[in-house]
Amino acid sequence: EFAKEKLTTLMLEYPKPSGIILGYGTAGFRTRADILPWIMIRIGLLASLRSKVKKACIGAMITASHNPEHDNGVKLIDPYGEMLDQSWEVYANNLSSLDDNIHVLWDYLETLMTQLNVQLNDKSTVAIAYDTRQSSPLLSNIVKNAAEILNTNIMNFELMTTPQLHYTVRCYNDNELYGSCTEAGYFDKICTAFRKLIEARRYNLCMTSGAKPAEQLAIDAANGIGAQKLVYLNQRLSDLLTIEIFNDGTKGHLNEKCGADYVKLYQKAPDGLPLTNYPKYCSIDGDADRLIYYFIDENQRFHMLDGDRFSVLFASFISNKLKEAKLMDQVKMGVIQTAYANGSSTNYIVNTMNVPVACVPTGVKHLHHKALDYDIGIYFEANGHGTVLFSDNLKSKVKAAIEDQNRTDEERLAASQLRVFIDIINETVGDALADLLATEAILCLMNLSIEGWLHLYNDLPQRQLKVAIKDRTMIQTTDAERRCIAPAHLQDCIDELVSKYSSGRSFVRPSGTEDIVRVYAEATTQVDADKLADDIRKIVEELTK
Ligand code: NG1
Ligand code: ZN
Repeated sequence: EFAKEKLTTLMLEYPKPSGIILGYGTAGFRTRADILPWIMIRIGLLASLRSKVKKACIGAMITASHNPEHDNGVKLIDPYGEMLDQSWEVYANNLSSLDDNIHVLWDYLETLMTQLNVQLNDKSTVAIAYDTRQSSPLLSNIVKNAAEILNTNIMNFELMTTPQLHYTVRCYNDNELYGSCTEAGYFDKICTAFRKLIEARRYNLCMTSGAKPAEQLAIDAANGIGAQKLVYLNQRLSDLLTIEIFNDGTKGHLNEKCGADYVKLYQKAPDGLPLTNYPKYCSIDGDADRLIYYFIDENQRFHMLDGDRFSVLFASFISNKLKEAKLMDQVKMGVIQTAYANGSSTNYIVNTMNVPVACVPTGVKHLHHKALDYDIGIYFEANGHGTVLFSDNLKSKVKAAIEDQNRTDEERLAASQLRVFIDIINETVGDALADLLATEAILCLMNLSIEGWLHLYNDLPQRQLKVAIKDRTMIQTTDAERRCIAPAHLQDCIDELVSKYSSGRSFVRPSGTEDIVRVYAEATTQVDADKLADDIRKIVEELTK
Protein backbone atom coordinates (compact mmCIF):
# COMPACT_ATOMS: atom_id res chain seq x y z
CA GLU A 1 0.00 0.00 0.00
CA PHE A 2 2.96 2.23 0.72
CA ALA A 3 4.18 1.58 -2.81
CA LYS A 4 0.80 2.44 -4.24
CA GLU A 5 0.81 5.71 -2.34
CA LYS A 6 4.22 6.63 -3.69
CA LEU A 7 3.12 5.83 -7.22
CA THR A 8 0.05 8.04 -6.76
CA THR A 9 2.26 10.97 -5.80
CA LEU A 10 4.54 10.42 -8.77
CA MET A 11 1.61 10.18 -11.18
CA LEU A 12 0.12 13.39 -9.83
CA GLU A 13 3.41 15.14 -10.38
CA TYR A 14 3.73 13.93 -13.98
CA PRO A 15 0.23 13.48 -15.39
CA LYS A 16 -0.48 11.90 -18.75
CA PRO A 17 -1.62 14.56 -21.24
CA SER A 18 -5.11 13.80 -22.50
CA GLY A 19 -5.50 12.20 -25.89
CA ILE A 20 -1.88 11.13 -26.16
CA ILE A 21 -1.08 7.81 -27.85
CA LEU A 22 2.48 6.58 -27.68
CA GLY A 23 3.71 3.20 -28.93
CA TYR A 24 6.89 1.30 -28.17
CA GLY A 25 8.48 1.13 -31.62
CA THR A 26 11.91 0.29 -33.03
CA ALA A 27 13.24 3.34 -31.17
CA GLY A 28 11.42 2.58 -27.91
CA PHE A 29 9.16 5.44 -26.77
CA ARG A 30 10.19 8.62 -28.57
CA THR A 31 8.53 11.99 -29.00
CA ARG A 32 8.80 15.63 -27.88
CA ALA A 33 10.55 15.77 -24.52
CA ASP A 34 7.94 17.98 -22.85
CA ILE A 35 5.22 15.34 -23.27
CA LEU A 36 7.37 12.42 -22.12
CA PRO A 37 7.54 12.53 -18.28
CA TRP A 38 4.43 10.38 -17.62
CA ILE A 39 5.68 7.53 -19.85
CA MET A 40 8.94 7.47 -17.88
CA ILE A 41 6.94 6.33 -14.85
CA ARG A 42 5.51 3.42 -16.80
CA ILE A 43 8.82 2.43 -18.39
CA GLY A 44 10.49 2.53 -14.96
CA LEU A 45 7.88 0.10 -13.65
CA LEU A 46 8.27 -2.13 -16.69
CA ALA A 47 12.08 -2.18 -16.41
CA SER A 48 11.73 -3.25 -12.81
CA LEU A 49 9.34 -6.09 -13.67
CA ARG A 50 11.54 -7.24 -16.50
CA SER A 51 14.49 -7.34 -14.12
CA LYS A 52 12.54 -9.37 -11.56
CA VAL A 53 11.51 -11.85 -14.24
CA LYS A 54 14.96 -12.23 -15.79
CA LYS A 55 16.71 -12.07 -12.39
CA ALA A 56 19.22 -9.79 -14.09
CA CYS A 57 20.00 -6.14 -14.58
CA ILE A 58 17.93 -4.32 -17.24
CA GLY A 59 19.07 -1.10 -18.93
CA ALA A 60 17.06 2.06 -19.58
CA MET A 61 18.66 4.47 -22.03
CA ILE A 62 17.26 7.99 -22.30
CA THR A 63 17.94 9.35 -25.79
CA ALA A 64 16.32 10.34 -29.06
CA SER A 65 19.43 9.46 -31.06
CA HIS A 66 19.62 11.53 -34.29
CA ASN A 67 16.39 13.45 -33.62
CA PRO A 68 16.37 17.13 -32.65
CA GLU A 69 17.25 18.45 -29.19
CA HIS A 70 13.60 19.03 -28.26
CA ASP A 71 12.83 15.32 -28.64
CA ASN A 72 13.75 12.58 -26.27
CA GLY A 73 12.91 8.95 -25.66
CA VAL A 74 13.62 5.78 -23.74
CA LYS A 75 14.60 2.26 -24.71
CA LEU A 76 15.02 -0.80 -22.52
CA ILE A 77 18.02 -3.09 -22.76
CA ASP A 78 17.76 -6.84 -22.07
CA PRO A 79 20.23 -8.83 -19.93
CA TYR A 80 22.72 -9.67 -22.68
CA GLY A 81 22.85 -6.10 -23.85
CA GLU A 82 20.39 -6.68 -26.65
CA MET A 83 17.18 -4.75 -27.34
CA LEU A 84 14.07 -5.52 -25.28
CA ASP A 85 12.54 -8.81 -26.39
CA GLN A 86 9.68 -8.26 -28.81
CA SER A 87 7.27 -10.22 -26.63
CA TRP A 88 7.51 -7.45 -24.01
CA GLU A 89 6.69 -4.63 -26.41
CA VAL A 90 3.05 -5.50 -25.86
CA TYR A 91 3.36 -4.86 -22.09
CA ALA A 92 5.07 -1.56 -22.88
CA ASN A 93 2.19 -0.65 -25.17
CA ASN A 94 -0.43 -1.77 -22.66
CA LEU A 95 1.14 0.34 -19.92
CA SER A 96 1.32 3.29 -22.30
CA SER A 97 -2.31 3.08 -23.28
CA LEU A 98 -3.76 2.78 -19.74
CA ASP A 99 -5.68 5.75 -18.36
CA ASP A 100 -3.98 8.08 -15.91
CA ASN A 101 -5.62 6.49 -12.91
CA ILE A 102 -3.71 4.92 -10.05
CA HIS A 103 -6.23 2.13 -9.50
CA VAL A 104 -6.24 1.16 -13.15
CA LEU A 105 -2.48 1.21 -13.33
CA TRP A 106 -2.04 -0.65 -10.05
CA ASP A 107 -4.53 -3.35 -11.05
CA TYR A 108 -2.65 -3.85 -14.27
CA LEU A 109 0.67 -4.13 -12.42
CA GLU A 110 -0.79 -6.71 -10.05
CA THR A 111 -2.24 -8.73 -12.91
CA LEU A 112 1.08 -8.58 -14.71
CA MET A 113 3.02 -9.63 -11.64
CA THR A 114 0.74 -12.62 -11.12
CA GLN A 115 1.00 -13.56 -14.77
CA LEU A 116 4.79 -13.23 -14.73
CA ASN A 117 5.02 -14.94 -11.37
CA VAL A 118 7.00 -12.19 -9.59
CA GLN A 119 6.49 -10.30 -6.32
CA LEU A 120 6.77 -6.69 -5.38
CA ASN A 121 9.74 -7.36 -3.13
CA ASP A 122 11.68 -9.62 -5.52
CA LYS A 123 15.12 -8.25 -6.20
CA SER A 124 15.62 -6.11 -9.28
CA THR A 125 18.32 -3.88 -10.76
CA VAL A 126 17.98 -1.20 -13.42
CA ALA A 127 20.95 0.55 -15.05
CA ILE A 128 20.15 4.03 -16.32
CA ALA A 129 22.12 6.34 -18.62
CA TYR A 130 21.29 9.33 -20.79
CA ASP A 131 22.56 11.51 -23.62
CA THR A 132 23.36 15.25 -23.49
CA ARG A 133 19.82 16.55 -24.03
CA GLN A 134 18.66 19.15 -21.54
CA SER A 135 15.58 17.11 -20.75
CA SER A 136 17.54 13.91 -20.02
CA PRO A 137 18.37 14.29 -16.28
CA LEU A 138 14.76 14.98 -15.31
CA LEU A 139 13.42 12.10 -17.41
CA SER A 140 15.98 9.67 -16.05
CA ASN A 141 15.10 10.72 -12.54
CA ILE A 142 11.47 9.80 -13.13
CA VAL A 143 12.48 6.35 -14.39
CA LYS A 144 14.56 5.94 -11.24
CA ASN A 145 11.78 7.04 -8.89
CA ALA A 146 9.24 4.78 -10.55
CA ALA A 147 11.49 1.72 -10.53
CA GLU A 148 12.38 2.30 -6.88
CA ILE A 149 8.71 2.07 -5.96
CA LEU A 150 8.92 -1.60 -6.97
CA ASN A 151 12.00 -2.18 -4.78
CA THR A 152 14.59 -1.77 -7.47
CA ASN A 153 18.27 -1.12 -7.02
CA ILE A 154 19.30 1.66 -9.43
CA MET A 155 22.69 2.10 -11.05
CA ASN A 156 22.85 5.53 -12.60
CA PHE A 157 25.65 5.86 -15.14
CA GLU A 158 24.50 9.37 -16.12
CA LEU A 159 26.11 10.53 -19.37
CA MET A 160 26.87 7.60 -21.65
CA THR A 161 26.48 6.67 -25.28
CA THR A 162 23.73 4.14 -26.04
CA PRO A 163 26.23 1.39 -26.92
CA GLN A 164 28.17 2.00 -23.70
CA LEU A 165 25.06 1.25 -21.66
CA HIS A 166 24.36 -1.91 -23.69
CA TYR A 167 27.93 -3.01 -23.04
CA THR A 168 27.68 -2.21 -19.32
CA VAL A 169 24.45 -4.16 -18.84
CA ARG A 170 26.00 -7.17 -20.55
CA CYS A 171 29.14 -7.01 -18.39
CA TYR A 172 27.13 -6.71 -15.20
CA ASN A 173 25.01 -9.74 -16.03
CA ASP A 174 27.71 -12.15 -17.10
CA ASN A 175 29.98 -11.53 -14.12
CA GLU A 176 32.31 -9.36 -16.16
CA LEU A 177 33.25 -12.17 -18.54
CA TYR A 178 32.51 -9.81 -21.39
CA GLY A 179 34.48 -6.96 -19.86
CA SER A 180 34.53 -4.87 -16.75
CA CYS A 181 31.28 -3.12 -15.91
CA THR A 182 32.40 0.52 -16.01
CA GLU A 183 33.14 3.16 -18.58
CA ALA A 184 36.85 2.75 -17.86
CA GLY A 185 36.43 -0.97 -18.53
CA TYR A 186 34.78 -0.23 -21.84
CA PHE A 187 37.57 2.04 -23.06
CA ASP A 188 40.20 -0.29 -21.74
CA LYS A 189 38.83 -3.19 -23.70
CA ILE A 190 38.47 -1.48 -27.07
CA CYS A 191 41.61 0.66 -26.84
CA THR A 192 43.87 -2.16 -25.70
CA ALA A 193 42.62 -4.37 -28.51
CA PHE A 194 43.09 -1.61 -31.07
CA ARG A 195 46.61 -0.96 -29.88
CA LYS A 196 47.56 -4.64 -29.95
CA LEU A 197 46.20 -5.07 -33.42
CA ILE A 198 47.94 -2.21 -35.12
CA GLU A 199 51.15 -1.76 -33.15
CA ALA A 200 52.71 -4.92 -34.54
CA ARG A 201 51.65 -3.98 -38.03
CA ARG A 202 53.04 -0.47 -37.68
CA TYR A 203 56.28 -1.85 -36.33
CA ASN A 204 56.72 -3.92 -39.49
CA LEU A 205 55.91 -0.93 -41.67
CA CYS A 206 58.47 1.19 -39.78
CA MET A 207 61.19 -1.32 -40.55
CA THR A 208 60.56 -1.00 -44.26
CA SER A 209 59.58 2.63 -44.71
CA GLY A 210 60.48 4.63 -41.61
CA ALA A 211 58.30 5.86 -38.76
CA LYS A 212 54.65 6.16 -39.64
CA PRO A 213 52.77 9.22 -38.33
CA ALA A 214 49.50 8.75 -36.46
CA GLU A 215 46.46 8.30 -38.69
CA GLN A 216 44.51 11.57 -38.98
CA LEU A 217 40.75 11.81 -38.67
CA ALA A 218 38.29 14.67 -38.38
CA ILE A 219 35.05 13.72 -36.62
CA ASP A 220 31.70 15.47 -36.49
CA ALA A 221 30.25 14.47 -33.12
CA ALA A 222 26.75 15.85 -33.89
CA ASN A 223 27.07 18.12 -30.83
CA GLY A 224 26.20 15.09 -28.75
CA ILE A 225 27.47 12.69 -26.12
CA GLY A 226 30.05 11.19 -28.51
CA ALA A 227 32.16 14.36 -28.35
CA GLN A 228 33.15 13.92 -24.71
CA LYS A 229 33.68 10.20 -25.14
CA LEU A 230 35.92 10.61 -28.19
CA VAL A 231 38.26 12.59 -25.95
CA TYR A 232 39.15 9.32 -24.17
CA LEU A 233 40.09 7.68 -27.46
CA ASN A 234 42.29 10.67 -28.19
CA GLN A 235 43.99 10.49 -24.83
CA ARG A 236 44.69 6.80 -24.98
CA LEU A 237 45.59 6.40 -28.62
CA SER A 238 47.16 9.72 -29.64
CA ASP A 239 50.34 8.05 -30.92
CA LEU A 240 48.30 5.89 -33.29
CA LEU A 241 45.29 8.03 -34.11
CA THR A 242 44.90 11.81 -34.13
CA ILE A 243 41.24 12.65 -33.81
CA GLU A 244 40.16 16.23 -34.32
CA ILE A 245 36.69 16.61 -32.82
CA PHE A 246 34.23 19.02 -34.46
CA ASN A 247 30.66 19.78 -33.40
CA ASP A 248 31.52 18.99 -29.81
CA GLY A 249 28.48 20.76 -28.39
CA THR A 250 30.20 23.97 -27.35
CA LYS A 251 28.72 25.99 -30.23
CA GLY A 252 26.11 24.24 -32.34
CA HIS A 253 22.92 22.39 -31.47
CA LEU A 254 22.47 18.65 -31.16
CA ASN A 255 22.00 16.98 -34.58
CA GLU A 256 21.26 20.33 -36.21
CA LYS A 257 22.68 20.25 -39.73
CA CYS A 258 25.21 17.72 -38.54
CA GLY A 259 25.62 14.12 -37.50
CA ALA A 260 25.57 10.82 -39.37
CA ASP A 261 21.89 11.05 -40.28
CA TYR A 262 22.30 14.49 -41.87
CA VAL A 263 25.36 13.48 -43.88
CA LYS A 264 23.70 10.28 -45.08
CA LEU A 265 20.47 12.04 -46.02
CA TYR A 266 21.93 15.07 -47.80
CA GLN A 267 25.13 13.39 -48.99
CA LYS A 268 27.17 16.38 -47.99
CA ALA A 269 29.46 17.60 -45.24
CA PRO A 270 27.84 18.80 -42.01
CA ASP A 271 27.92 22.38 -40.79
CA GLY A 272 30.76 23.05 -38.42
CA LEU A 273 33.19 20.68 -40.12
CA PRO A 274 35.16 22.38 -42.88
CA LEU A 275 36.37 19.88 -45.49
CA THR A 276 39.94 21.11 -45.51
CA ASN A 277 42.93 18.84 -45.68
CA TYR A 278 42.01 15.84 -43.63
CA PRO A 279 42.36 12.55 -45.45
CA LYS A 280 39.24 11.15 -43.78
CA TYR A 281 36.12 12.47 -42.10
CA CYS A 282 33.50 10.76 -39.95
CA SER A 283 30.11 11.64 -38.55
CA ILE A 284 28.46 9.93 -35.64
CA ASP A 285 24.92 10.57 -34.37
CA GLY A 286 23.51 12.06 -31.16
CA ASP A 287 23.91 8.89 -29.06
CA ALA A 288 26.95 7.55 -30.92
CA ASP A 289 25.57 4.33 -32.31
CA ARG A 290 25.88 5.27 -35.99
CA LEU A 291 28.99 6.00 -38.03
CA ILE A 292 29.54 7.31 -41.56
CA TYR A 293 32.89 7.98 -43.30
CA TYR A 294 33.52 10.47 -46.11
CA PHE A 295 36.31 12.22 -47.97
CA ILE A 296 37.06 14.59 -50.83
CA ASP A 297 38.97 13.16 -53.80
CA GLU A 298 41.59 15.03 -55.82
CA ASN A 299 38.84 16.38 -58.11
CA GLN A 300 37.05 17.85 -55.09
CA ARG A 301 34.31 15.24 -55.31
CA PHE A 302 32.56 14.18 -52.13
CA HIS A 303 32.38 10.43 -51.43
CA MET A 304 30.50 8.77 -48.60
CA LEU A 305 31.00 5.31 -47.11
CA ASP A 306 27.89 4.03 -45.36
CA GLY A 307 26.67 0.82 -43.75
CA ASP A 308 26.99 -1.37 -46.86
CA ARG A 309 30.64 -0.36 -47.08
CA PHE A 310 31.29 -1.37 -43.48
CA SER A 311 29.73 -4.78 -44.13
CA VAL A 312 32.00 -5.32 -47.11
CA LEU A 313 35.12 -4.10 -45.31
CA PHE A 314 34.50 -6.10 -42.14
CA ALA A 315 33.55 -9.22 -44.09
CA SER A 316 36.68 -9.06 -46.27
CA PHE A 317 38.96 -8.63 -43.31
CA ILE A 318 37.37 -11.42 -41.31
CA SER A 319 37.24 -13.83 -44.22
CA ASN A 320 40.91 -13.12 -45.05
CA LYS A 321 41.86 -13.91 -41.48
CA LEU A 322 39.74 -17.07 -41.45
CA LYS A 323 41.45 -18.22 -44.63
CA GLU A 324 44.93 -17.40 -43.30
CA ALA A 325 44.11 -19.22 -40.07
CA LYS A 326 42.70 -22.16 -42.06
CA LEU A 327 39.46 -21.91 -40.12
CA MET A 328 37.19 -20.98 -43.00
CA ASP A 329 35.59 -24.39 -43.49
CA GLN A 330 34.93 -24.86 -39.78
CA VAL A 331 32.74 -21.84 -39.23
CA LYS A 332 29.59 -20.38 -40.71
CA MET A 333 29.93 -16.74 -41.68
CA GLY A 334 27.29 -14.49 -43.21
CA VAL A 335 26.38 -10.90 -43.93
CA ILE A 336 22.87 -9.72 -43.10
CA GLN A 337 21.37 -6.91 -45.14
CA THR A 338 17.99 -5.35 -45.79
CA ALA A 339 16.50 -4.73 -49.22
CA TYR A 340 17.95 -1.19 -49.08
CA ALA A 341 21.52 -2.49 -49.41
CA ASN A 342 22.97 -1.47 -52.73
CA GLY A 343 22.82 -4.38 -55.20
CA SER A 344 26.52 -3.95 -55.96
CA SER A 345 27.46 -4.58 -52.36
CA THR A 346 25.40 -7.77 -52.27
CA ASN A 347 26.92 -8.87 -55.54
CA TYR A 348 30.46 -8.21 -54.29
CA ILE A 349 29.93 -10.07 -51.02
CA VAL A 350 28.30 -13.09 -52.67
CA ASN A 351 30.23 -13.38 -55.91
CA THR A 352 33.67 -11.90 -55.21
CA MET A 353 34.04 -12.74 -51.55
CA ASN A 354 31.96 -15.93 -51.63
CA VAL A 355 30.24 -15.02 -48.39
CA PRO A 356 26.48 -15.71 -48.16
CA VAL A 357 24.08 -12.81 -47.69
CA ALA A 358 20.73 -13.03 -45.88
CA CYS A 359 18.07 -10.39 -46.40
CA VAL A 360 15.70 -9.44 -43.56
CA PRO A 361 12.99 -6.80 -43.04
CA THR A 362 14.05 -3.24 -42.14
CA GLY A 363 14.99 -2.60 -38.51
CA VAL A 364 18.01 -3.41 -36.37
CA LYS A 365 16.16 -6.03 -34.34
CA HIS A 366 15.65 -8.17 -37.45
CA LEU A 367 19.28 -7.83 -38.49
CA HIS A 368 20.60 -8.62 -35.02
CA HIS A 369 18.30 -11.59 -34.61
CA LYS A 370 19.34 -13.11 -37.93
CA ALA A 371 23.04 -12.52 -37.19
CA LEU A 372 22.71 -14.95 -34.26
CA ASP A 373 22.28 -17.79 -36.79
CA TYR A 374 25.96 -17.60 -37.75
CA ASP A 375 29.32 -18.15 -36.10
CA ILE A 376 30.19 -14.76 -37.53
CA GLY A 377 27.18 -12.59 -38.38
CA ILE A 378 27.96 -9.18 -39.84
CA TYR A 379 25.18 -6.64 -40.15
CA PHE A 380 24.85 -2.94 -40.91
CA GLU A 381 21.94 -0.78 -41.86
CA ALA A 382 22.70 1.62 -44.70
CA ASN A 383 22.49 4.47 -42.13
CA GLY A 384 25.71 3.26 -40.49
CA HIS A 385 24.33 1.30 -37.55
CA GLY A 386 25.72 -2.18 -37.21
CA THR A 387 28.08 -4.65 -35.62
CA VAL A 388 29.40 -8.21 -35.78
CA LEU A 389 28.28 -11.14 -33.64
CA PHE A 390 30.69 -13.98 -32.88
CA SER A 391 29.42 -17.34 -31.58
CA ASP A 392 30.98 -19.22 -28.66
CA ASN A 393 31.87 -21.93 -31.15
CA LEU A 394 33.88 -19.45 -33.21
CA LYS A 395 35.60 -18.04 -30.14
CA SER A 396 36.72 -21.46 -28.95
CA LYS A 397 37.89 -22.49 -32.44
CA VAL A 398 40.00 -19.34 -32.64
CA LYS A 399 41.43 -19.94 -29.18
CA ALA A 400 42.30 -23.53 -30.04
CA ALA A 401 44.00 -22.42 -33.25
CA ILE A 402 46.18 -19.92 -31.38
CA GLU A 403 47.28 -22.62 -28.96
CA ASP A 404 47.76 -25.36 -31.56
CA GLN A 405 51.50 -25.96 -31.85
CA ASN A 406 51.01 -27.94 -35.06
CA ARG A 407 49.88 -24.87 -36.91
CA THR A 408 52.23 -22.57 -38.79
CA ASP A 409 53.19 -19.17 -37.33
CA GLU A 410 51.15 -17.49 -40.06
CA GLU A 411 48.02 -19.44 -39.17
CA ARG A 412 48.41 -18.70 -35.48
CA LEU A 413 49.08 -15.03 -36.10
CA ALA A 414 45.87 -14.72 -38.15
CA ALA A 415 43.91 -16.47 -35.42
CA SER A 416 45.29 -14.18 -32.74
CA GLN A 417 44.54 -11.11 -34.83
CA LEU A 418 40.99 -12.36 -35.10
CA ARG A 419 40.78 -12.84 -31.34
CA VAL A 420 41.99 -9.32 -30.68
CA PHE A 421 39.66 -7.91 -33.33
CA ILE A 422 36.69 -9.49 -31.52
CA ASP A 423 37.58 -7.38 -28.47
CA ILE A 424 37.26 -4.14 -30.42
CA ILE A 425 33.74 -5.00 -31.52
CA ASN A 426 30.77 -4.19 -29.31
CA GLU A 427 28.72 -7.32 -29.86
CA THR A 428 25.70 -6.03 -28.02
CA VAL A 429 24.71 -3.32 -30.49
CA GLY A 430 26.05 -1.02 -33.23
CA ASP A 431 28.65 1.29 -31.69
CA ALA A 432 30.16 4.28 -33.51
CA LEU A 433 33.32 4.39 -31.36
CA ALA A 434 33.98 0.66 -31.56
CA ASP A 435 33.18 0.57 -35.28
CA LEU A 436 35.53 3.49 -35.84
CA LEU A 437 38.43 1.68 -34.16
CA ALA A 438 37.56 -1.54 -35.98
CA THR A 439 37.51 0.29 -39.33
CA GLU A 440 40.82 2.03 -38.69
CA ALA A 441 42.41 -1.24 -37.60
CA ILE A 442 41.19 -3.03 -40.72
CA LEU A 443 42.31 -0.26 -43.08
CA CYS A 444 45.74 -0.39 -41.46
CA LEU A 445 46.06 -4.17 -41.52
CA MET A 446 44.75 -4.47 -45.08
CA ASN A 447 46.92 -1.54 -46.11
CA LEU A 448 43.89 0.15 -47.65
CA SER A 449 43.37 3.88 -48.10
CA ILE A 450 39.87 5.29 -47.93
CA GLU A 451 39.92 5.51 -51.76
CA GLY A 452 40.96 1.86 -51.89
CA TRP A 453 38.07 0.98 -49.62
CA LEU A 454 35.65 2.92 -51.83
CA HIS A 455 36.94 1.24 -54.99
CA LEU A 456 36.37 -2.30 -53.76
CA TYR A 457 33.18 -2.06 -55.82
CA ASN A 458 31.07 0.61 -57.49
CA ASP A 459 27.60 1.33 -56.19
CA LEU A 460 24.66 1.02 -58.55
CA PRO A 461 22.84 4.34 -58.92
CA GLN A 462 19.73 4.31 -56.74
CA ARG A 463 16.72 6.42 -55.90
CA GLN A 464 14.45 6.47 -52.87
CA LEU A 465 11.07 8.21 -52.88
CA LYS A 466 8.47 8.83 -50.21
CA VAL A 467 4.90 8.48 -51.41
CA ALA A 468 1.98 9.71 -49.34
CA ILE A 469 -1.10 7.53 -49.77
CA LYS A 470 -4.36 7.52 -47.85
CA ASP A 471 -3.69 4.29 -45.98
CA ARG A 472 -0.22 2.83 -46.03
CA THR A 473 -1.41 -0.46 -44.55
CA MET A 474 -2.91 -1.21 -47.96
CA ILE A 475 0.61 -2.15 -49.00
CA GLN A 476 1.58 -5.57 -47.70
CA THR A 477 4.87 -7.26 -48.36
CA THR A 478 6.59 -10.63 -48.15
CA ASP A 479 10.07 -12.05 -48.74
CA ALA A 480 11.90 -9.57 -46.45
CA GLU A 481 9.79 -6.73 -47.88
CA ARG A 482 11.09 -7.32 -51.38
CA ARG A 483 7.73 -8.32 -52.87
CA CYS A 484 4.22 -6.95 -52.47
CA ILE A 485 1.23 -9.18 -51.87
CA ALA A 486 -1.32 -6.35 -51.68
CA PRO A 487 -2.83 -4.49 -53.39
CA ALA A 488 -3.46 -7.06 -56.10
CA HIS A 489 -1.43 -6.70 -59.32
CA LEU A 490 1.01 -4.21 -57.81
CA GLN A 491 3.83 -6.76 -57.84
CA ASP A 492 3.05 -7.82 -61.42
CA CYS A 493 3.30 -4.19 -62.50
CA ILE A 494 6.58 -3.72 -60.61
CA ASP A 495 8.03 -6.86 -62.19
CA GLU A 496 7.09 -5.69 -65.63
CA LEU A 497 8.59 -2.23 -65.18
CA VAL A 498 11.78 -3.57 -63.60
CA SER A 499 12.33 -6.01 -66.46
CA LYS A 500 12.75 -3.09 -68.86
CA TYR A 501 15.90 -1.84 -67.10
CA SER A 502 19.34 -3.34 -67.10
CA SER A 503 20.30 -4.35 -63.54
CA GLY A 504 16.94 -2.96 -62.49
CA ARG A 505 15.61 -3.67 -59.00
CA SER A 506 12.78 -2.06 -57.12
CA PHE A 507 10.54 -2.63 -54.14
CA VAL A 508 7.84 -0.81 -52.24
CA ARG A 509 7.09 -0.97 -48.51
CA PRO A 510 5.20 1.02 -45.91
CA SER A 511 7.53 2.91 -43.57
CA GLY A 512 7.53 1.76 -39.96
CA THR A 513 8.40 5.22 -38.66
CA GLU A 514 6.56 7.69 -40.94
CA ASP A 515 3.10 7.81 -42.47
CA ILE A 516 4.36 7.18 -46.00
CA VAL A 517 5.26 4.43 -48.43
CA ARG A 518 8.90 4.12 -49.50
CA VAL A 519 9.83 3.35 -53.08
CA TYR A 520 13.34 2.08 -53.80
CA ALA A 521 14.83 1.67 -57.27
CA GLU A 522 18.27 0.97 -58.67
CA ALA A 523 19.59 0.58 -62.21
CA THR A 524 22.80 0.98 -64.21
CA THR A 525 22.43 4.75 -64.64
CA GLN A 526 21.07 7.46 -62.36
CA VAL A 527 18.63 8.54 -65.08
CA ASP A 528 17.24 5.00 -65.23
CA ALA A 529 17.08 4.63 -61.44
CA ASP A 530 15.17 7.93 -61.19
CA LYS A 531 12.83 6.97 -63.99
CA LEU A 532 12.15 3.50 -62.60
CA ALA A 533 11.39 4.97 -59.15
CA ASP A 534 9.03 7.48 -60.66
CA ASP A 535 7.22 4.84 -62.76
CA ILE A 536 6.75 2.72 -59.65
CA ARG A 537 5.48 5.73 -57.70
CA LYS A 538 2.75 6.28 -60.31
CA ILE A 539 1.66 2.65 -60.12
CA VAL A 540 1.54 2.81 -56.31
CA GLU A 541 -0.58 5.96 -56.41
CA GLU A 542 -2.87 4.48 -59.04
CA LEU A 543 -3.45 1.19 -57.20
CA THR A 544 -4.01 2.74 -53.75
CA LYS A 545 -6.40 5.54 -54.72
P1 NG1 B 1 11.34 2.96 -41.89
O1 NG1 B 1 10.70 4.29 -41.68
O2 NG1 B 1 10.53 1.78 -41.42
O3 NG1 B 1 11.79 2.83 -43.32
C1 NG1 B 1 13.67 3.92 -40.91
C2 NG1 B 1 14.92 3.52 -41.65
C3 NG1 B 1 15.51 2.27 -41.01
C4 NG1 B 1 15.66 2.40 -39.50
C5 NG1 B 1 14.38 2.94 -38.88
C6 NG1 B 1 14.49 3.20 -37.39
C7 NG1 B 1 15.28 3.73 -44.08
C8 NG1 B 1 14.87 3.31 -45.43
N1 NG1 B 1 14.60 3.21 -43.06
O4 NG1 B 1 12.70 2.89 -41.02
O5 NG1 B 1 16.74 1.97 -41.63
O6 NG1 B 1 16.78 3.17 -39.18
O7 NG1 B 1 13.94 4.13 -39.54
O8 NG1 B 1 15.24 4.32 -37.08
O9 NG1 B 1 16.23 4.49 -43.95
ZN1 ZN C 1 21.56 6.64 -32.64
